[in-house]
Amino acid sequence: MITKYQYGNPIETDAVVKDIPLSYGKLPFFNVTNGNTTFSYVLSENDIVYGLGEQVRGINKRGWKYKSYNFDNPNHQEDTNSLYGAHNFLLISGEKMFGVFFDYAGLIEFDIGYTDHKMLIVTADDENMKVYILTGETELDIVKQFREIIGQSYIAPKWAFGYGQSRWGYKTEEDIREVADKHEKYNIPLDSIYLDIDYMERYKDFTVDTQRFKDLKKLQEEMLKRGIHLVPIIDAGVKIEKGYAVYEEGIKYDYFCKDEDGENFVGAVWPGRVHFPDFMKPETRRWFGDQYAVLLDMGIDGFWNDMNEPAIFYTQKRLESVMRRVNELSKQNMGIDEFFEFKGLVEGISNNIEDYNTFFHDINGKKVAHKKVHNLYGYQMTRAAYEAFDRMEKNKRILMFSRSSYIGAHRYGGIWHGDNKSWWSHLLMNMQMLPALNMAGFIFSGADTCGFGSNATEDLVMRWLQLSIFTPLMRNHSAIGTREQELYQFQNVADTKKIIEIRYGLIPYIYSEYMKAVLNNDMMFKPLAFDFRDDILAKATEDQILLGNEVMITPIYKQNAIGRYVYLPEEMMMVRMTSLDQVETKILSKGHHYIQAKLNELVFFIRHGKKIPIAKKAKNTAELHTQKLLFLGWKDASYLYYEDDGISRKYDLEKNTKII
Ligand code: MIG
Repeated sequence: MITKYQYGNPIETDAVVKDIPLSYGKLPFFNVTNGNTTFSYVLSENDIVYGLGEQVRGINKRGWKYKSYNFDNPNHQEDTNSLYGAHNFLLISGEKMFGVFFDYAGLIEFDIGYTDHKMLIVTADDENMKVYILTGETELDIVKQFREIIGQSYIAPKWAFGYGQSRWGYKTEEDIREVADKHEKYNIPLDSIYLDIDYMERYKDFTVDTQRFKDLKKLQEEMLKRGIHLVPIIDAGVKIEKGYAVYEEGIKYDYFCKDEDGENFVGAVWPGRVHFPDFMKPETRRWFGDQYAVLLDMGIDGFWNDMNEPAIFYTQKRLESVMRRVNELSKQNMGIDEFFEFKGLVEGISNNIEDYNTFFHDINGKKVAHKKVHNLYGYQMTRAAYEAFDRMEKNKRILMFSRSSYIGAHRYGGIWHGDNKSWWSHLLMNMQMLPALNMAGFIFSGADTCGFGSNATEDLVMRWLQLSIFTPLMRNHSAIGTREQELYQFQNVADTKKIIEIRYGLIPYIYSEYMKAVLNNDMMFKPLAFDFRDDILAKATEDQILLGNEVMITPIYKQNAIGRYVYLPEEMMMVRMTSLDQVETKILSKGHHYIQAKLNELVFFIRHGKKIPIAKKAKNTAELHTQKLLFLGWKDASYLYYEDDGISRKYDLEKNTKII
């Protein structure tokens, strides 16, 4: 059951698409205080709090304070409290069980047993919001109800489930060709190569630097012949430059955000000084979305939207005032206090939260401070793109995923987890985030596999791939200046490439589970406790998750480990693979086991009485043989298999599903 409550006069977020009548009674479970901005709930000793989508820390969110205020934050650490998305959906399970969604586009904090272990305290910046309370039989039942009211998740093309190679640092057409060549040379399957900001002419959206990419259309054609899709990046800010068509049109038709004085707001990002499109305006969305045609017309069929929190390196105004003050300070004898003032000023220039108070949107003719709708910005940018694809490519799926998001954005694209690092702890965090993202509707997702920042080591690469082979998006992406981490940069390509081959073998299953999760408002990844509800050890398991109803994933996330402890909530079949055709299985009893696994050994589990389909080796998704599937699992088991052409937008669950 779902009930809806409203406080003040909220701005429409379009997160919920089902009509739910307003309840006028008292909000259940919570005590509402401070002018309807603070919501507190008394937690019982063993209550677990799930949710919050893209956030740091574990599956059980209890014991920390989180913030929804989308943030370009390359430090995803234990003491971080906000990342790029705002997914204000929580599920409390224990003494009582309910879900709650705070549909609120501004800054909102979730103190989940941080100040007081017994208290869940949610505090918003103002009272204008909608709150939804969901009750149901099971955790999954509540999630499904929630997913139903927020609308069907975005569906990616099947080729996007292939392996993708990316690096911020591919600068030329030759760089791209080299990536394709090397994958071919080492026989590493590949479906996509990503273009980061360097393909653009001085970082201007919807332009191509023809010095470095002589003919992008031709390159795309050449790549497609080799089974590879090029996926260019699009950033949120539009470069201020006379004569640049996107800028000129934006000015002419008044599509940009305004500052306090009603002038077009000036921030700076990669292109230098930019204006930010006012994505809250439908006209702006339509116009910006139409721009993707430049690339679609070249045959490009995938994009990633970046910097759309929006990230701001500096604002014109802050930069000027910091410069002024630094100038003053430089004329004095610098004492230690002045030194720290100077240091603080300079460090505070980028992504300064106060800058979000200095620009404005036009929402139905009303001037609205950005901070009130901050968390919607990336969402509305992605919506702009998706709605344009809908107009331009009626029956073709276009790959789209975004860095920043809000619940609602899941209908228009997937997300990636942003700038993680090549750290073992981030491998674990990658896995822990997956169920929470599914709860919020984000099914097409994945982290930068092997880590974005920092230097990857070969063992980390191996172990991380052993997790990523299960996530819908499987993209190896790294930052400029870090150690190159294409698989062929390491000694043991023979082994890493086998992991990628296993991924392709698993695609029929992964894709089927993905599609069923989307079409049934189900979760592709679940905490163990969602299916083993009375098992207290399952409830406490933070480093294993379920995939569909068949698989349990148990990645190794520690360096030099020779294996790991695994908890089996029931008798299961252990699968050990070193390649697609070197497979060993063994039935293990319920309980704890120490499982040894060499670096090149992938270990996962098939649940009691289940099986999964496996395809033969393939070079790319186009060459996958889904007609001749093999099976892995229990004899006499059956599997509900979904299959479609992977590209058109006809998704007939009944017609496309069969028991095999
Ligand atoms: O300021 O485009 O998260 O994936 O490689 C960094 C360069 C901007 C951030 C993205 C990352 C991308 C990078 N971008």
